[in-house]
Amino acid sequence: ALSQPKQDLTKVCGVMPPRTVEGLPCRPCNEVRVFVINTGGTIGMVIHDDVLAPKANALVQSLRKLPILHDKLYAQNTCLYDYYGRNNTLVLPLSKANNRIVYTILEYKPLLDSSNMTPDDWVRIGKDIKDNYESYNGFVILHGTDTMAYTASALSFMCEHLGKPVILTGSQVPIYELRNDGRDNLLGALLIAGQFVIPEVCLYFYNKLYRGNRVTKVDAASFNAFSSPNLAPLATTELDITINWDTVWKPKTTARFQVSTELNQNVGLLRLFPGITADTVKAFLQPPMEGVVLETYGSGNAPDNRPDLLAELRKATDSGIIMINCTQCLRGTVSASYATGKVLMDAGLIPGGDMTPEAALSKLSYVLGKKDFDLNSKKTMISENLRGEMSAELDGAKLCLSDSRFIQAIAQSLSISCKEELKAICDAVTPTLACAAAKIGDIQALEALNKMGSNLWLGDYDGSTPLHVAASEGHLDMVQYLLSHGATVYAKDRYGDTPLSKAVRFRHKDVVKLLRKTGAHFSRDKLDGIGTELCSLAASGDMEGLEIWSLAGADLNKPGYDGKTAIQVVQAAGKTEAVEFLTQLM
Ligand code: ASN
Repeated sequence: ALSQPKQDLTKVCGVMPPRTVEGLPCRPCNEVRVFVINTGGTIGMVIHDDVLAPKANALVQSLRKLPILHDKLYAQNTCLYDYYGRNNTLVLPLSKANNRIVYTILEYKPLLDSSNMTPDDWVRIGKDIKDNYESYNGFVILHGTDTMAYTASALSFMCEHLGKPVILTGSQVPIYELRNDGRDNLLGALLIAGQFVIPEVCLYFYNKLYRGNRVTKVDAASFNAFSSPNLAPLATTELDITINWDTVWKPKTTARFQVSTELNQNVGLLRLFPGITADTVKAFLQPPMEGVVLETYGSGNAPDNRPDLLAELRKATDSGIIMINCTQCLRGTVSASYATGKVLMDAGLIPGGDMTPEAALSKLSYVLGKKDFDLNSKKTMISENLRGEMSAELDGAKLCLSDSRFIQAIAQSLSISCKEELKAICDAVTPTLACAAAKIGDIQALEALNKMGSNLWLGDYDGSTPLHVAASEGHLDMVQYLLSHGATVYAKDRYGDTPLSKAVRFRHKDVVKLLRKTGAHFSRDKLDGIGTELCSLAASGDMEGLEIWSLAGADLNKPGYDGKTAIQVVQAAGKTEAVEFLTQLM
């Protein structure tokens, strides 16, 4: 007879007991998890002595009372928990896509008005994202709006090889007020963080998702407080949530996620103004200054009739201070089209393209924090586009997939002429073509599709991406190619399978290793409940299966339903070689 399970499985897996609606069984829903860090800001502030200030615990308490942000009934019927036993776990009502977004809130002590925040707070947020990275699908950072653009920019650089969404949001009016923007902002951020693999640090405000290092606060009084002047939003939430996948930044890496917490604080912003004295500039550039963003006029211009000023700048760059030239204009880029711009290049400043001053400042802080890099490597890094913070210069017009003869021929035979229909055909056909190329390991075909501007990370009608297919087939080169061209290891197909689960199912060890190196992982629920599957592999002597699971991150010591581990199963069967093999794996 089977012995009693050691744990209450509903608790371990977050499984909801079957419920019915008007006698019909519910469609199974998919629980996704979002980690929310509440740093403070107006969203959770209350009025005290006639001024707004943060108040501990107030936000969670009021969220629990808001039906659009917490489904009490679902919470009662299930055992909401988080992996560390924190009880600040809430759940949204079912989303349109049939997902349950379960979110756990970590509240900082003290909560801060964002005007009080410093780079130490960015480091703290970065570390908390890192510590919780594998347990959640996405992250939402509640933050005051005043310095949100700085924090978003800094986190975008600190988060290296990010594969999951990190979304900053907040509000202009506290969430308890009758009319407020906090509810919509939080709801939108949670829905996106839980349901879309947008591997970027983003900022969500007033129905728009922006790249975090492209935004600036432009309005102190409007709900529409932020602008991303040089890059269109990554997503809009209107009737539908529409993701602009062409704009989303792809990590293009096989490296694992990490957070760089070494920030150099000897950096500053200096804004030119007519009549600025050389002494002011000189004073600003004194040690310990190591990096400066010079905010210049128009397309990156400064007076070319001020040798005293230019000499101070030259002296500074000669002494090893890295200076970036950014425009004071809200929109547009720095270029060397004027004599007044060229003088700054001659003085050793690095053109900052269309970077915002917030992004340029935090990029300096991040790059100058890299202790192992020499000055030249740091300067090269500053001029490179690291996280989509500046627009790449166009290297000739890209061939567009809808120009391809193949797509044209399909369009003609279907008598299609309008642009929208042509785009719809491209969107429908290209993921399937890319999956077909991935199946036969044809990298050249994928390269051709990529050059034509098609997205190699999009899924077909079943949500299966070329990476799922290549992982199923065990095409290691193809997996490598796809990962270095923007494919994400976190993509899920219609059945919830990731490329890693495919590689495990079809037992491709090298692919499993590469995907794990890139940061792929099974959910905690899956790994916590893996013991019984491991024991059944052990019982049938399937050492290869156990090895694959061990490579995929499973703990071979996890007990099965009866409390026995895989190794105890093979020991009991007297299989000495198998015992030795498993011992080596552990
Ligand atoms: N002063 C507030 C802050 O930045 C402003 C806000 O959140 N709307 O914390």
